Amino acid sequence: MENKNTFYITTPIYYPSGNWHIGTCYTTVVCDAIARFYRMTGREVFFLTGTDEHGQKIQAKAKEKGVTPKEFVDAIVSDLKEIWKMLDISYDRFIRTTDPDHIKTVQYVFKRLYENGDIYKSRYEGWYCTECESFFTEIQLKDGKCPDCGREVHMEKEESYFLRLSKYADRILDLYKNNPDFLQPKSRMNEMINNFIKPGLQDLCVSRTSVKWGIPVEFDPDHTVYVWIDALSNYISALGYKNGNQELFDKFWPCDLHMTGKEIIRFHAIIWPAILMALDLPLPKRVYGHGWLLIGGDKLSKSKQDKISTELTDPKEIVVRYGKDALRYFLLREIPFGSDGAYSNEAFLNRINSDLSNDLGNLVSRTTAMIYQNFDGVLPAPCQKEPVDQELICLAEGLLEAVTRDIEEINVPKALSDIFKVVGRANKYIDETTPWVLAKEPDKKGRLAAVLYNLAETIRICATMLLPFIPSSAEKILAYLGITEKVGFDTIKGFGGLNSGITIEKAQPIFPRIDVKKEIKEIDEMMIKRHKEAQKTLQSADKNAEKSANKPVIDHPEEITIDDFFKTELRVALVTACEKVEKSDKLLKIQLSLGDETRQVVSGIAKYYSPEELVGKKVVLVANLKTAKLRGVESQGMILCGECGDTVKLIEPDSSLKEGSKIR
Ligand code: ME8
Repeated sequence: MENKNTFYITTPIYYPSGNWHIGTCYTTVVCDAIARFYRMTGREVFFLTGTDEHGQKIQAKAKEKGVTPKEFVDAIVSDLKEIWKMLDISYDRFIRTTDPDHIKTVQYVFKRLYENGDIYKSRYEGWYCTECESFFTEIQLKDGKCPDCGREVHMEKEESYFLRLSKYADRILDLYKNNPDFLQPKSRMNEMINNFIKPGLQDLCVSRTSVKWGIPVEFDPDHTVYVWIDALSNYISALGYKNGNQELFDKFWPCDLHMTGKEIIRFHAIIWPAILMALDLPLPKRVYGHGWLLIGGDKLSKSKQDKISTELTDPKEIVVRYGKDALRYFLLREIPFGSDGAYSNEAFLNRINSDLSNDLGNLVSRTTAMIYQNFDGVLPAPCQKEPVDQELICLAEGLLEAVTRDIEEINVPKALSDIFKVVGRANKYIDETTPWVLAKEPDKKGRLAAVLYNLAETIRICATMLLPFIPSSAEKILAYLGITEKVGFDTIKGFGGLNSGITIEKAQPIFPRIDVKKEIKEIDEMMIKRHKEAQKTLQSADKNAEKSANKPVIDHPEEITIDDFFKTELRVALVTACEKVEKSDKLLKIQLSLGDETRQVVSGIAKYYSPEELVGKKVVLVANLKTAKLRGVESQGMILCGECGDTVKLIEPDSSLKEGSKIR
């Protein structure tokens, strides 16, 4: 099965949340660099990415917007594809779980597992996290909340099909034992063993009857295939497995590298191997769980986007302001591989300035300018060698081997740091050889020629090595050296490949230097202005909502007595159901339980909480407020929130307080 001439690499398929930020670009940019790298080694590469489009959340969001789920996701998916285009992502296929060939594979997989007894029908009762679309057992919960995202969970019961995961626990442990490289970084393997396998693998719910937006189970169409069998199968459906033409599958499977974020490693390192074992298919060679890009300490999960921050997080905006390779370079270089890394405007701008503008940009402009001035733009032959040349030549000659090792270890930042070591050495070589001094002495022309040749050849090797990482800038650099055709790593297998006598063009600044202080000030002002405008729009909408409820808008509360305060009846209430108020962006219709009584409240918090997030939460209710109508919907009270910068947060009572408890 092992075939050294091919390389199959995948990203996870993205939920079409629509909130695309630089964190979501991370996995794909890393995979793109690795895919490009292996293509340049001469291997035939298949690089897969795509979108994970089914499930309850999409169904609910589409309903809110009054469109079909497919219409809803189409727009978001085309936006994601545009981002990938702007970032030069060279995928070979963009799979959508709504693609007919994918659907065919998933139906086959489900049926085959059912027929083999790996899937059985039963009833499910479990804690469900709407955000993660996952069920959990009591012991898996963390402080009563979702162990993956920390949100509230609620009890759900329904007839479901189950995957017999428990049956595969020993084989998965053997897989880890016999293939220590299967799951990386190594720490993730211990996490899987200690947190999931040792406590006992639970069978997994793999169908739903309550969610219609999904792939129907062929032999029981009341059920739809529930997210993970659908999503994970994309890795084989994209290659044509059991859906028509299996040529790609035969060529590329098993996968060389599944790259995923650390939060979904469990699905790739336990559930996916179990499904493949059940299908009797070879297992992927490697699964890598990378860390997160943190912005202000956050993963930038979808619901936290409205937090006040002046950091730029929109990939399109960053690409337009600073160029695609600036963002690619930052993502690839700054985040220690396997760990979390932080984004800030300052870290980003400093990194671009120091590495790309100063080190690389200066090396290219100084070298090409000196060839232009001293040799009329014609690359001279390296006639007079000196010992000082050797260190640079050795480093440049060893670069391909060093970077190949780094990429094989999936250490992308190290690969870039190795390339920039040579760039740095070349800049030092300029200081050591002082070509501007040599240029003033006619008898040193031969030595000057050698220095400039060595520099140009080093630049060629570095730029070739940079092609997978910052393709468009590396191509520009090579073009200054007269190289315009597509090149592979075979062109840099020794020092001296650049032909003397060729015309060298004087380079324009590839990464103009940024005045970081001035730039940060400008971004801060721009972002604050944006937040203020957004706030204004919100406030005027809230005021309108309040007016329509005939409530006076109180700007400056007057003093009240304790008796006045006790006129307010505050009680603990449990959110049992919630939905958006039709035709309103701000209002949520919330059903509350007070133990022996229920209430319906309309609240203007739709911008801060999704309906799914609220279900299961305990809140504080002003229980004796006069009934009002907001957008024609009756509201029997008000729930209390606290202001938090630009956003609001619910006041959540201690979980031991029972529904209906009085607050005083
Ligand atoms: O999990 N930093 O999709 P997804 C780094 N559909 N990576 C980040 C990130 C951040 N701040 N935010 C998101 C899913 N990602 C499933 C996958 S695969 C069979 C199904 C990464 O859209 C995240 O870690 O939530 C993951 O690798 C990818 O974006 C897609 O996440």
